[in-house]
Amino acid sequence: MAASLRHLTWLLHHSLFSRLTPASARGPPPAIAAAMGEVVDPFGGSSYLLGMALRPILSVPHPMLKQVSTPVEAVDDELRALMDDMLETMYAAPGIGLAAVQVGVPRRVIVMDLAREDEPPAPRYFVNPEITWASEELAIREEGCLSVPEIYDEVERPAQVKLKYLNYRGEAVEEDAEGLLAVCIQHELDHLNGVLFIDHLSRLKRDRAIAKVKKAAKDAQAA
Ligand code: K1U
Ligand code: ZN
Repeated sequence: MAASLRHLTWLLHHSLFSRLTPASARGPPPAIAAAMGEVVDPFGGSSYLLGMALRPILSVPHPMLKQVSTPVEAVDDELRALMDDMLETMYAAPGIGLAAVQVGVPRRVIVMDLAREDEPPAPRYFVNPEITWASEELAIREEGCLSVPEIYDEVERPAQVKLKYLNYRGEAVEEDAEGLLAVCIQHELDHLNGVLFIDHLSRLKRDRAIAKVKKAAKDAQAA
């Protein structure tokens, strides 16, 4: 049985090398890292123990990232295989969330893991997620996006939300979210509706971000 990259890394860190290894050099900005301490995982998944494949992540300005994703009809083995691949892709990136459309599959599916580096993996799966209530209170948090690499900026969103979704087993779940979970689920739901976090920024910042990602992609191709 193959373990995921993140699971193996976690085991390694917490056996021989935990005292020698510095905090991840590719970790999130401090604001996101601090927020990752607030999360409790109510649904311990198991897919990270199964065979999975990495999928390429689309970057801006790919047109599919503007597409509205379609609802999933059934949580079956084919969908679970997609979610397994998405989770592995997210861990490898590395990131804390991923929407199916970011790997070129415009279906309403999200994976997430908000566990800290010193905690065991806590994979989570959201199929057909919907926000059923959002607080009037707003919160500003720094966000990043695997489809807009190396760009981080502050976004204002409702501080608390209630959501409903189907989990990995296809069971209906209702949940309250605040802190990083609220931020991440709203960011990922935006993806399902063809919206990127940079769409919440000024036009100038958005255009600069896209230009920077395009240049980095061009430079990487030339190298
Ligand atoms: O949807 C995505 O593109 C993933 C994105 C999720 C997200 C991050 C921050 C706020 C809202 C949503 C990311 O995972 S960006 C990368 C990141 O945050 C991270 C990178 C390394 C370690 C831990 C986190
Ligand atoms: Zn994103």
